[in-house]
Amino acid sequence: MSRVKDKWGLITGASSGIGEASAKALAHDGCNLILTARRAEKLKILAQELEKNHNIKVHIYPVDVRVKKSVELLFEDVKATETVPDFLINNAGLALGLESVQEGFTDKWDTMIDTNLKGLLYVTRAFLPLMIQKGEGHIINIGSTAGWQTYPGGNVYNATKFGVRALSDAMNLDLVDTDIKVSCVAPGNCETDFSLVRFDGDKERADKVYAKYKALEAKDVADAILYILNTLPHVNIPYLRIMPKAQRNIYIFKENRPFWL
Ligand code: NDP
Ligand code: 8X3
Repeated sequence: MSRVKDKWGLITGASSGIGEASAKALAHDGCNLILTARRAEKLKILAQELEKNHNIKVHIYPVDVRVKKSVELLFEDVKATETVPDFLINNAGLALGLESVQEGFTDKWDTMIDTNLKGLLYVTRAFLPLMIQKGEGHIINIGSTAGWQTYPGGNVYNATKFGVRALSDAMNLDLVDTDIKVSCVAPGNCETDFSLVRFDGDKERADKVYAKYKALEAKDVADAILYILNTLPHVNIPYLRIMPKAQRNIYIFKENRPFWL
């Protein structure tokens, strides 16, 4: 039997991509869900589908993780239902643009830092004490291969994902005397709305990112998350890197070598 059955999982950024696929994977295995994102209508449709197809409870909350007040309200609302998450999947995140630092837009930098780092911290700070009180739990932070290697124009996005990796390490240290596990799941290129958002809705440019090879699907990452959540109580997986077979690091793709190789 899956270890997530009858537990509660809180997922940020559940309206699309990896967050949505994770919600589906957890629901399939009988996990109740607290789903958050800014697009309430998408969450509503997803919640209805999951409650209809699986015998689980799904609570949805429109939340902008950049806004401390919005996260505080989420915490108060969840607490009022007397549910404490067993799993927290810090997934909400984005990249904006590919400009060099010297030509970058500070508003985009603010949005990436506020979402990928500060949002993750706000949500974690709000829920972690209750999870510790509950006695057992698991935090999964969605990092990236961009948190292992930089690339031209990746700058601030890279910095946020290196930061997610560092925070995951730090959380593991801070939580050593508890039964809370922390894992950083770091995917390579995964075909979601990520590039569409990065390139401000330019679908042609976004599609090119995934055109010449088979990228990961969101479900592949969700499967990895489910694997981690299913490990025995004494097992912790600090990092899990998952890549498309055709992508061996951030630059090296099958049949698409950089010019110097
Ligand atoms: P998507 O664009 O499909 O999903 C991003 C999710 O984040 C959406 O549900 C979005 O919801 C949510 N989100 C963005 N900003 C906020 C915010 N301020 N408050 C709350 N929710 C927010 O992309 P992915 O599924 O690919 O991205 C998920 C995570 O995976 C991100 O952290 C990304 O960095 C990471 N990642 C992605 C990779 C890829 O190649 N796709 C590879 C490695 C890591 P809404 O807009 O409704 O608020
Ligand atoms: C997303 C992967 O390489 O576009 O984190 O930064 S990449």
